Amino acid sequence: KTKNLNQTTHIFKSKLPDIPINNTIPLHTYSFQKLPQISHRPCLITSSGETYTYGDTHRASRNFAVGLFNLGIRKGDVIMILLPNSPEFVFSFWAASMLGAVSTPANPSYTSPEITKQLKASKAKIVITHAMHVHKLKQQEEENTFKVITVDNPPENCMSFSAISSMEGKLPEVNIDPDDMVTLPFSSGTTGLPKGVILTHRSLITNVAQTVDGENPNFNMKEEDVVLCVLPLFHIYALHCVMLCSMRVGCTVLLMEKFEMRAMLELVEKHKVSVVMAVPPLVMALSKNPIAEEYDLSSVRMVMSGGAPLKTNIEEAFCSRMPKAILRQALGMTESGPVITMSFGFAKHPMASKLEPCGTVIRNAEMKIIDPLTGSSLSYNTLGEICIRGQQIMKGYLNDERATAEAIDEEGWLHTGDIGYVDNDDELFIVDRLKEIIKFKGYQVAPAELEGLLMSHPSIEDAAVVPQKDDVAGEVPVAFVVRSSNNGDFNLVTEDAVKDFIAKQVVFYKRLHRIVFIDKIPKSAIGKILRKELKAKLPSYQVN
Ligand code: 4UV
Repeated sequence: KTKNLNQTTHIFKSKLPDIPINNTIPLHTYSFQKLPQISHRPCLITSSGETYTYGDTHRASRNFAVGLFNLGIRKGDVIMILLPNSPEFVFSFWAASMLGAVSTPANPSYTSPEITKQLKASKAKIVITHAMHVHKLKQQEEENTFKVITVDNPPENCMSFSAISSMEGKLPEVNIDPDDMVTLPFSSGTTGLPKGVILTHRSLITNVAQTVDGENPNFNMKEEDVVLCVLPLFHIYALHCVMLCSMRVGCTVLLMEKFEMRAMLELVEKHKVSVVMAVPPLVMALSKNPIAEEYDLSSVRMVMSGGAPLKTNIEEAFCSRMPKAILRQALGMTESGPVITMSFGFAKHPMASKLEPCGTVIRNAEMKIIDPLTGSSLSYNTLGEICIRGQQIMKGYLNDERATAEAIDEEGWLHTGDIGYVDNDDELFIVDRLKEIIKFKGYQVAPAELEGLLMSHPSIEDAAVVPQKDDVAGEVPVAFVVRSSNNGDFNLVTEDAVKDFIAKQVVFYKRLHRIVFIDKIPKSAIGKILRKELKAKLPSYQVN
């Protein structure tokens, strides 16, 4: 076969034709393009039933933008959205975009040190949150102070979201360049600590268009769809695939603050949810949890699994529960804007597709599989590192040229750190991960972050954190620890003490599930932790 080959590089392209993408306008202009036609249609519904039409959503976003402008937010400034899924999350995101400013989304369950790191790195000037999280916000040095806005009753020294949204004024004219940053999620990428990922107006418009635009959209969302938003909007998967794609299409987003099985099923039934964006544990719950039998889920027509590998032996169980729905996968990564591949099973004119692979490379993009040692590109059915190129990928990491150069090569290819192959049907299978990242139910856990914390313990000399397979979460972080030999309380450093030490400092999904004490961490000649050797010491488990 000589499909899609050029002379030296095997490039994989979508079977869907490229489409023209108007990605030189601001993201909010693109996303609200249909506003005049759909302003009366429901855009957001909360779990308690409050509804905001497209007109309401646009107005609330504008009003908040005016308030932020009055508070001194200007083009290029960063605001932190420290909120669960809520209308205010959506308004804040759009307000920043309308000002040419930038939103950096963060998990409201983060501990104070975790929030502080993102605040410092992003230099956010405003934090939007709930009163109960305000105690975790520590002011920075003089030049880096921030103001706090709460969506509920503001505590001392904080302002209220509704008061800021009712300020008088006009939205300023701003000149937005397509390559200006619009959002700054944090991701550890293939190595090291979490870094700010610069996503621009151009990159996000491109990726939304690649997903839902064109005659035959890869993901066939329709205006009448009700899309479940139970995954957190502070992570790129829901931000892109739920919020941005739904709003481009003009469908309704059902916002759930947190996951609770019964509440979720009730809402699906009540609002006749038709599209569900899920991570593997949620797909598992929908397929296997007996309480799902008690509800009418027949309105659901598409379920996407992404964020982590899916065990495909649940297909039968899923199909018996929801015979009319199609379950397929997509592969995304914060740095790639995020969608890399998506199943053709979701297309308007669907093509034959399988559940196990993550789909086919999206349109208007190029994908290659390379030999990680030589860098040469590989053809069909050969394992290698997945690389993606196109206008959707990140501009780079914030203030980190070195990490950017390591992630995106001179020819513009983003190296994902995922290992896989493309089969004869052009579908991509993910087989392994070259990178360090651990995925707990789709959430990122960066080993380097936990290793840094472990090493700050006076009785720990060296440490390495690796993933251990887990039936429920997919993977959990476990640590190999070398106790310090010159410390008097040698015997006091127990497994529980180390676990507690970490648990106090991190959000729940980064907690260590096991500590293995060893004499020495295996390292390469240049001092890199030999993670494969450590993983080999852990109990193995089959993904499928
Ligand atoms: O950076 P990140 O946390 O980003 C994500 C984004 C996921 C998606 C999925 C579908 C979408 O439509 C969308 O908009 C966003 O998870 O983590 C990136 C890494 O997670 C693993 C893989 O190692 C990525 O490099 N991963 C993501 N999706 C899958 C996956 C998958 N379907 N199967 C296996 N691994």
